Amino acid sequence: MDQLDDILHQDLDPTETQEWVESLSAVINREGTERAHFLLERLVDSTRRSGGYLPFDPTTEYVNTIPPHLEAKMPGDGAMEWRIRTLIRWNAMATVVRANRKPGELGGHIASFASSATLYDVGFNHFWRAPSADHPGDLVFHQGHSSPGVYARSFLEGRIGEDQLDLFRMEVAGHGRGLSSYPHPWLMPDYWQVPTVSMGLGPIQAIYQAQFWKYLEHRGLMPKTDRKIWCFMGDGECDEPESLGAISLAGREGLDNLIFVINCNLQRLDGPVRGNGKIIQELEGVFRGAGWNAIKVVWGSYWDPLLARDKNGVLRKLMMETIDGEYQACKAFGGAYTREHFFGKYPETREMVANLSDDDIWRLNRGGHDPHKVYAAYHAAVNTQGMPTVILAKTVKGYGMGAAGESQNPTHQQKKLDDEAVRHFRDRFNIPVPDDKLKDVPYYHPGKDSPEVQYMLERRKALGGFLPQRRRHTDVKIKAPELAAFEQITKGTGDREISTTMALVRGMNLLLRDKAIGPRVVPIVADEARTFGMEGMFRQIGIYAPFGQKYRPQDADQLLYYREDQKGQVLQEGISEAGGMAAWMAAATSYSISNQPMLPFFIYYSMFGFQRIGDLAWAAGDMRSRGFLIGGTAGRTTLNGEGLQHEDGHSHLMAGAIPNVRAYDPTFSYEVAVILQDGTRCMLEDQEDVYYYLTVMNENYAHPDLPQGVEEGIVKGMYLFKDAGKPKKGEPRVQLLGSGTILREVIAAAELLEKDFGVSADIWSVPSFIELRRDGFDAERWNRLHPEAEPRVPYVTGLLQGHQGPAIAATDYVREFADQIRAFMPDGMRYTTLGTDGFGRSDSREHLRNFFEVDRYWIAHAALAALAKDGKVNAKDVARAIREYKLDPDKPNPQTV
Ligand SMILES: Cc1ncc(C[n+]2csc(CCOP(=O)(O)OP(=O)(O)O)c2C)c(N)n1
Ligand SMILES: [Mg+2]
Repeated sequence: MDQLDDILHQDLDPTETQEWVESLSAVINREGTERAHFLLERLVDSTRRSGGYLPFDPTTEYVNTIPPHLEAKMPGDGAMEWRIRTLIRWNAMATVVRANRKPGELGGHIASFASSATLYDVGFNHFWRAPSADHPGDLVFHQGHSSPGVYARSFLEGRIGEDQLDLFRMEVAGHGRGLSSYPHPWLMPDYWQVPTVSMGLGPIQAIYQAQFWKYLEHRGLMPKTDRKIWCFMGDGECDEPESLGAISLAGREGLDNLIFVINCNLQRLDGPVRGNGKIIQELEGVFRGAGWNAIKVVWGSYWDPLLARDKNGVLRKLMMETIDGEYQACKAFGGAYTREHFFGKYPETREMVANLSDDDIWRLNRGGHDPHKVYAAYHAAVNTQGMPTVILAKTVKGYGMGAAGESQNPTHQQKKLDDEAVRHFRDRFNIPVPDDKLKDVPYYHPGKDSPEVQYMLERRKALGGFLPQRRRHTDVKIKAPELAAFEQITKGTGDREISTTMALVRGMNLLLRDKAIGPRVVPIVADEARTFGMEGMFRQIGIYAPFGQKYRPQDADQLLYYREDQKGQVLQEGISEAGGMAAWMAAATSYSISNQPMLPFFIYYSMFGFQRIGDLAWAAGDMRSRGFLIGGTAGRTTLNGEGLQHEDGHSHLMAGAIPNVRAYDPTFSYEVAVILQDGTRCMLEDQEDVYYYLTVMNENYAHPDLPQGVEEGIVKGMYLFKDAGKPKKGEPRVQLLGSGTILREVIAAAELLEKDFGVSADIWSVPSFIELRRDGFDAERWNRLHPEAEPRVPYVTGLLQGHQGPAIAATDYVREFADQIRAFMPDGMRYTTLGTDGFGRSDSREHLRNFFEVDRYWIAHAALAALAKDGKVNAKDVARAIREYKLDPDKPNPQTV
């Protein structure tokens, strides 16, 4: 290998090299660079065929990808745009500094936007179209901690008042007028479209949004347009697996509606991103390798004359050799330092800048701060066909902050500029704020009739309107089917045994048959369609494949073959739950982003949902997603053979933590039907900003008919499944509660209690402990605040009131799940919960349910123990249950083993 390195990097025969280079130069001069490229490819090809090991080098030299003579020229008034940008910079800085001079430690960031102001400005002034009658609009993912710069622009445009800037990060005191710390559609529903600040979530969402837009077009739900998704992100953010983890999908599917802009300011929070290397080169290689068009915007126009004089390539060599830690130091220490430590390295480069003053050297700008270079890159990006584009823009973190932070390691957290730093900022950007006002760091608005504001408004008018802006409701009206349409699954199965997973898939199929809703159903799988019995959909509605199916599938002669189709409806995202979730979020927000309501179902192994991709699930709530998440093969003991990493006993607790998620753990197929119908109505017809989480199981059993009048109870979370009637005199009575497959153990326990101990039981099905808890807390809170009014009775309390005996709940989830309603038990009703605390493991359902103490015997025993405490049976009865049901009293607590 060392020897190979020598051969590749050491010039063993400079004269011969020179001859080759001269021949190539002649070709370039005569026939152009394309011809030269062709010849080089042929030479490489023939060397490889002779057995030479030629490693792939996906990077180019450390200069701009677009040479000056090929740059598209920026239209508009450059000087005017500079002035506007300085005002935006000032107001963004003032927003954060003023917030941090108030008591309360509100936080905020100056340095990130300072480095990316030009990148945003060029987009706002020249590229990003708002939705209008003529265009569906572009979508911009703003880097989260650059939000002050976006607010500052809206302030100049007159969309946000000065009072609101003063409510930055004060959303409580602001009573709806406060400005979110970061992009939060939940808190600013007319403004922000996508939450981004949890790093990595923006990039992965952007990729799947772009895929989904193509899907809408291919399926004929939207006309083909040139709309684009622009995703801004930090260079440090690229460390997140979500940031780069899905880029190959964008390359593979040729998502030319997608543009990443990576602000390479060489720093992250603590220090340099790649002090010992070069982040731009690293990213260029990674993206190009994944099939992206990579455009580097490294140097600003002031470098052009120097690069033009660099005939022997020494400056380029120096640029390539210098590492990011050194580049950072140059911007931190100034012109003299740069002359000495950068240009001074070689006589040729030292000589090149001999006539420049230190200030001139300092002004040699980076590409991301030069609107002309940025414009040229954006222009190339929007005109790229057949592949996504990444723009790697080199900038300075804290640009303009001077000694208070420019290019300095701690700058990310600098939010309290002192008076001197504010003065420096004012002078650097020539802001017309007088000295005596500086100490207040006042906002500056040049007036709505000023040329600057008029220019901005004219630009936005030409581009269709203001951005960001968010649509709250779709114009497309959709009627949800009545419950009768789900008859196939509200009817009992007789003796036939099916799982709730099968019921759910049947329900989806019924929705697919609905004329209005059918085309809007988006089944999404992460390579698990067969696990959930959905392979029938492959043939029936096809798997989305942007380029169709170019091969004959292995199972072509089967009825249910693997059919890929450009118009396919199933999104098969491969083994990527994060990808499936991001695709689901794109479909679930399509009503807002594309004015196209969709009904996505992402069905996955329940353990790999909220636990694995919980942060996306949280963002989905923030962004007001509407759709169904289906945790398949759920339950700690129901998914019996798969073991510790697969068996989910807690996803409901995580789902319940997201305020706008409605989560259900149904037992019977009619419960699935009622929830599907209700969800479709709430989300599609009533346009509520909620999403649904359903756990479905793979245990087969017979399902009864939909009982009369239980629909409302299912939706609210609980109904009486079996009424034992008025207790006979002296007959002990218990209330048994359960959900999911464990409700069936509860039903069996009731039989045991009756038969073996003469205890009768009312049986309650509880599809949603979470809905019960929310309702209970709400009533409790209201009662506390309205001490003199007639108290509200929580729904669960009302149901159980008047029923006798202790209550016992058992589920396939941790005990805390059923415990959520403890506070709402009617006075005097003892409450015992059983659950599956501890690590899952492989075994039969029977063994697992015994191990976790949630089977019929443990439930019956818990009921007797509670009755004994209430003095309704004797301790002897409890002991008999332990004996007869073979319960091991010395078995360790499953939580601990
Ligand atoms: C998932 C996640 N982890 C950590 C953070 C905290 N954080 C906010 S900004 C930041 C540094 C960002 O650096 P970079 O991406 O380079 O952006 P820059 O500010 O330099 O433009 C960090 C670590 C976060 N927001 N999200
Ligand atoms: Mg950075």
